[in-house]
Amino acid sequence: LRVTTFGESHGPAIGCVIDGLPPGIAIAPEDFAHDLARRATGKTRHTSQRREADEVEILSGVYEGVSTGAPVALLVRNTDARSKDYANIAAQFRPGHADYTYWHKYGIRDPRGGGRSSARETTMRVAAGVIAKKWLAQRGVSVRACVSQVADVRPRGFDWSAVEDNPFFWPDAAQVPELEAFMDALRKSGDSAGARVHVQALGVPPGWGEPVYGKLDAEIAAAMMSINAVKGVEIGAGFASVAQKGSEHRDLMAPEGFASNHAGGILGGISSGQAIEVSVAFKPTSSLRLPGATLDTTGAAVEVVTTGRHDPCVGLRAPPICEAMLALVLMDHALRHRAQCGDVGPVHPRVP
Ligand code: EPS
Repeated sequence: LRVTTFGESHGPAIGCVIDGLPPGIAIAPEDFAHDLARRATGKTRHTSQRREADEVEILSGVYEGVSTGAPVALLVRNTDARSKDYANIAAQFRPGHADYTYWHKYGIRDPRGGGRSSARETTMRVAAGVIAKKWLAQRGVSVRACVSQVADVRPRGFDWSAVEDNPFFWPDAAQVPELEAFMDALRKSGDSAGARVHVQALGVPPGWGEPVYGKLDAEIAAAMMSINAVKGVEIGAGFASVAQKGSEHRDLMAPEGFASNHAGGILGGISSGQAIEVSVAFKPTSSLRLPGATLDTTGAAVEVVTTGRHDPCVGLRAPPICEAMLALVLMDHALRHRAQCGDVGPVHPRVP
């Protein structure tokens, strides 16, 4: 399975091409609406106020409602770009933003907006992930995510059933007013905040992944790190495992199952059959109303202020993106496992 995206935040459209999908998967334009709306801007006051239709057009690879095995190309037209917002920073770099490194790499500045480095690009990852989620669900595998930290605010309680009922994907309903107040104050201050997203896959059988090259955890980490604004990825206990003893970290086994899941569902690059647990760190957005020292494209020192429509905490929109990336990596590994071992079932045929 291979997914590539194209298009700029302020170009006419964004899109993706999904290569390697098996034939016969039912795919309809309306399949995408739910997850794209979960990710979209402009749904609450806590995100960018850009309002996009995010309607998916299927350009290829689907005939009479099912995938044909040919590349599936999906297109979403941009309907609410406002490039004049970028006029005053067209020749300036935002500290902490990719516009600086893009300039050094390509020497070309697209002054219309964030371009390829905008979170707009993640729309198409979510669209591609919808197909992977659907395919996985038919094999008993589900993927879900929540926001598990905003700045230094952590959930006091944890209930997956609360996550989809508030604008923060937050697992503690009682804490939502506190987060609302935090985000309102943050937005008014002109600053931004980071967030942690927890993403989990349930029902993955043991055996998906590869032992050395293409380890399942390595490919999940690469997929998450490829999302804009991601600065860290943990699998299972992650960096906390540094301070654990072996006797604490190991997940004891009994015929009824594992006693804990510090491994995050992956041992030696291969799924163990436990839930796959991934934690992803999103940096605070770099487009700030607060002035900051920077350079312009001639190298001169200037002060930058970014106005326009930006997310004060882009991580708040990231759970559907992380779900999509995890689903795509899992589907890819399921297909690779089937190619090598002939089965995507719960265990290898030779394991009793
Ligand atoms: C973004 C700035 C805003 C956001 C955008 C991410 O867009 P614009 O490029 O028009 O200024 O609305 O996110 C989306 C449009 C989206 O669909 O996610 C940024 O600075 O990264």
